[in-house]
Amino acid sequence: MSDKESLLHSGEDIDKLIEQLPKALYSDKIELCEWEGFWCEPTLIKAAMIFKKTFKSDPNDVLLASSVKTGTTWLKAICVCIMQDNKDEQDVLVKDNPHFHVPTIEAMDYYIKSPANDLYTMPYPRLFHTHLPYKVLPDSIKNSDYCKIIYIVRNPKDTLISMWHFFNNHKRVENFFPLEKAVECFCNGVHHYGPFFEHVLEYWEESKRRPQKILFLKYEDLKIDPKKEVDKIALFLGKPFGNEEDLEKVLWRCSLERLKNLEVNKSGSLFTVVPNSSFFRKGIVGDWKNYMTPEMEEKLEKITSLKLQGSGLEL
Ligand code: PAP
Repeated sequence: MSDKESLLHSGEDIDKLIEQLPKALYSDKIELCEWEGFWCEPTLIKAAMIFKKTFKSDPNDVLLASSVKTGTTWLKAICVCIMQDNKDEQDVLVKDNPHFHVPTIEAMDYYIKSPANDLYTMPYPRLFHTHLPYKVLPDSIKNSDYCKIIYIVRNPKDTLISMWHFFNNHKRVENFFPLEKAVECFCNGVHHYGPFFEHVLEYWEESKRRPQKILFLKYEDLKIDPKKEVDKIALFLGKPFGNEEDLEKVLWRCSLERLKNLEVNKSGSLFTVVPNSSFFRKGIVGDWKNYMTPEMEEKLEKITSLKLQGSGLEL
């Protein structure tokens, strides 16, 4: 019996283990539990446990990684276009939301599907994504000199505001929750895949140690100089652009305005509770200024400088 099969058979044991983990509510609404120092919903933790224990990487795998609301959808769209060999082919983003093309591993029912019906059946080279912290990635990914990782981060204040809007849009969250609650949860680290700063720093440190393996990107850099950053991504993936036109095409195909207005993103939802449209909002730098009080700003500034002190990373 394979590792995965035996884990599937011992699903009840995993459930028992998860029951015993520390619990907390995100903004008094969504139950999270803490495993290996980070917070997440129990079903996602279960999938993460199985992924960590059973996943076998392939040298050509490409893993996108991010904390939530830091530019994942944009990065997924860009990488889908870059990996598409014939740039003149029909744009697959018209057919499906970027999250469909690049599944987030722990959110794809990893624990209930049969072993034959999961990542192992994806076409190679596989392009997938995770919100999981670096430390819980499967060893076969971490120990490989290949299997490239692209991480995207965003300034914490815009990340928090984006997260607050997103979860208030969730069909599971019935009553709007106040920003004060979201700030408190963010600063305590009790939010999906939190704490944010530890998540970022793990990937940051690893990217400094192994720049050939991990490309570390900032959402703000992509906004300021998209050509430079997208060119960097293509080079890192070993798919450099043959000409400027191809690069421009990718930028246009992945622009927020275009994706937001595609029929496929205006309707439908992922996992029934997340409307496709909720992944596309304003996409600007500094939106936090429209919502945060000076006290909230100060609180966020303080925690950011404390956590990033000495890391060489500025957000
Ligand atoms: P996820 O973690 O749930 O996958 P993610 O895509 O990381 O979400 O973050 C969503 C943010 O990216 C939204 O930011 P906002 O709330 O501040 O507006 C969304 O608008 C923005 N976004 C999505 N697609 C794009 C894009 N193509 N270009 C720029 N920003 C984008």
